[in-house]
Amino acid sequence: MATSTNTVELHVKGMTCQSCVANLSEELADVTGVVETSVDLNPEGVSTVTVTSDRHLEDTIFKSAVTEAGYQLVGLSRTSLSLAGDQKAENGDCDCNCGRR
Ligand SMILES: [Cu+2]
Repeated sequence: MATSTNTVELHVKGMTCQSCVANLSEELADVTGVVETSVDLNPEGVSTVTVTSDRHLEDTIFKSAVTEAGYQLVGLSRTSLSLAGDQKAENGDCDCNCGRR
C-alpha cells in the first residue's frame, strides 16, 4: 500500500468550547482512514480543524461528519503531503512545440 499522508483543513463554524472539540474529534475519528485530528478552537468565529488521514477522503465525507456532530463546515483546504514513494522526476519538459521545427 502506498503511504501518503493527506492533510485537510476544515473551517468549522459553531464550535464554542472544549466539549465541542471533543465531540467533533470523536466524529472524525470514526471516519475510516483518519489518523489524527487537531482543533484550533475559535469560539467566536471559525475554528480550524486539521485532519490527517492515510488516504484521500472526499470533501463530502468531512462535510457529513461535521454536520453529524452538529456544526457547520464553511470551508476546506487541502495540503497534500506526499511524504514517501511519490517522487516523480519533473525535468521541466516543455509541452509546447517550441524548438521543434
Ligand atoms: Cu461546546
